[in-house]
Amino acid sequence: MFDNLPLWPARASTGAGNVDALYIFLLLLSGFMCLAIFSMIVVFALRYRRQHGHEAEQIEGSTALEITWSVVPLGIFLVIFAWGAFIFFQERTPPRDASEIYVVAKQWMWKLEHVEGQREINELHVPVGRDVKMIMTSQDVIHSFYIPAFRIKQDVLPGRYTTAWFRATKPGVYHLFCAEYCGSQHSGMIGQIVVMEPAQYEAWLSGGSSSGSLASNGESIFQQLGCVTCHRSDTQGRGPNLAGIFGKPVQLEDGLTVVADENYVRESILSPSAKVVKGFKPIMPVFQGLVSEEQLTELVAYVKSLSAAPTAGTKVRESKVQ
Ligand code: HEC
Ligand SMILES: [Cu+2]
Repeated sequence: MFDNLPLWPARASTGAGNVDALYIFLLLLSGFMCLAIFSMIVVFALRYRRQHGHEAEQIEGSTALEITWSVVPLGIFLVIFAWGAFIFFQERTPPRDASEIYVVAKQWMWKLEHVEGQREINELHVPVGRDVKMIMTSQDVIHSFYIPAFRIKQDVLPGRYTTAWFRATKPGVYHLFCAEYCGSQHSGMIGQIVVMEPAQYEAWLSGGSSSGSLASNGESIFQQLGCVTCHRSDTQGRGPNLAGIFGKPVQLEDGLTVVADENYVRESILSPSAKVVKGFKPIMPVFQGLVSEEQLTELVAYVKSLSAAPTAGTKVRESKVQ
């Protein structure tokens, strides 16, 4: 419905139709109420206008009427609420096996990195029909990742990761905008999403210059920065063995338990003493200011890869590309 109406941007993701349906419902409902109220004003004004020999008669109280005009709108609002919540949770919950793209925003560009190692600026290539999850952070101020054709918009914040996901349904080129005013050249912070057929995408992925997968780059940083001296692949290191920790609950020294997600790994690297793993001393050096956002991304991808497959790093590619 309304596919060719120029009022709507292209609809090119699985979630777009749901958002539009709710939007159109709200529009029709508001239109209907507006019409009903205005026509009633006109009808009543004519019908009950002052006429000779007629006196207005006041009606006091009608329980049935009051219940009706309370319960009917409540019902309608609850429908809108439930419908909206359903779409919200769907948009907020990336499918587990989605392929991942790391996004670093800065004034005024988007830097996008595929797990396989391809880097792009202000341009993202994705295949049609595959769930894609973006793990995003900002190097400076708040930005917002907005793809109108997919009906997704997510703020991108400095100091932590936020996520968004989509599954593209139509090959084509779509707009990417920054939707949070972020400085004098905010309006120039635009890009494009190139949705390709899977075979075409594989060709694109294998062409171009890849500087090694994210995880394998992460592994070399892990060695360069000396992480490996404490985090060994056995239990003899001064720090915990990182194999298999990602996505699992971690027991902390203060008795709490947290799930080791991207934000946890990030924080563990930047300010290790914020959450100390049970059974260990807070001896890990602070890496805040010593690693760039890109390096952090690669370290996170490396730690993740240690949980994805028994042989670190090497399996990442096969497990992501079907
Ligand atoms: C001096 C030894 C040492 C070095 C060097 C070190 N760490 Fe640690 N790391 C630790 C210790 C000890 C812990 C556990 C205590 C804590 O949470 O602070 C830890 C915890 C962690 C955790 C949380 C682990 C878990 O099981 O939840 C991660 C992730 C981590 N380090 C990553 C790194 C990375 C990446 C580097 C290199 C940039 C690094 N570490 C360098 C000692 C070290
Ligand atoms: Cu911006």
